[in-house]
Amino acid sequence: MLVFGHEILDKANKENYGVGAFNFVNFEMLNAIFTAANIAKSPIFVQASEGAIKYMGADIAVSMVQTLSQRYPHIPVSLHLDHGTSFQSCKDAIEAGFSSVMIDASHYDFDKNLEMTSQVVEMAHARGVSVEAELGRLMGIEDNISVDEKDAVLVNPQEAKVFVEKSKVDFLAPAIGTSHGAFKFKGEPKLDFERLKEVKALTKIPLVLHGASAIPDYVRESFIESGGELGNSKGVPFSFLQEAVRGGINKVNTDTDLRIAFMAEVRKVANNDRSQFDLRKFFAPAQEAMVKVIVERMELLGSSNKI
Ligand code: PGH
Ligand code: CA
Ligand code: ZN
Repeated sequence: MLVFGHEILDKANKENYGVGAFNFVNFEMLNAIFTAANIAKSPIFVQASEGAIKYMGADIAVSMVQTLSQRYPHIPVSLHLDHGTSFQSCKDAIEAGFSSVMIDASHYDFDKNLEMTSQVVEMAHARGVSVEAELGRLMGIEDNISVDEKDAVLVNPQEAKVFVEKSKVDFLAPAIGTSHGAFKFKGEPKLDFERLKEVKALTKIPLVLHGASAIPDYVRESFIESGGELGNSKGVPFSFLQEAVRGGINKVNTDTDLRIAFMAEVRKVANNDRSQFDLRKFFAPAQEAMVKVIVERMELLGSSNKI
């Protein structure tokens, strides 16, 4: 059933587990996410970026989610705008049928971020829709980073408290050292869990981890075995994801893992059967690989068997 974002995350916050927020750009990815949620008996966020919406068409994205949520009425699902860049973008998504939106104004100064977020909150809450905002910058931190540099990049817990109180935002993404994509850490993986716990203690609302792909070894190996290249890619270790959930993370944004798992299978079929041009022969195993990754992630985050 399609529900507002807070209906999923308030429960996760109360019961201390994480819900995967999985990105999709087409029917196959979306179908794999629902299939996994059905197997794991887990609530889900399915999310589309502005680029993904442009690619699919907002109307198509919404209809696909509505149709799949009718097929699986027992699965609570929220359709979320990932990294909305403007008031208009959030409003368009809500009018198209999204039940949760992110306004990402974290690259502006605090006051401008607060102002933009507050405007979106007022508009969205009038329609029951939940809002996520971000504080700090998403980038990797290293062992030798100075305290000053860290403070310049990562979330400031006192600011987070004021931001949440004033904006009335529903969920907050605090920057604690993750980044998007397949190359998250130069050296050893490192996240600022102490800062995360401070933010949670001061705000108490559901928190969101962006850049949460783990790039499990078997996914990485499968991509490389297919002929893909991943350089010295590094994801967030499973143990870190669990510690993040213990520290108050309730929404875990995951895109890169799905793309890598999916495309490894597509390339394998392309390599192994060079005369193949039936799309289903590529996309069926690609979906299966995605389902495996997602079911495993739901178990790790604690959202399986929560419906
Ligand atoms: C993400 C996804 N989407 O908003 O934060 O991050 O690149 O780690 O999957 P990944
Ligand atoms: Ca941002
Ligand atoms: Zn993100």
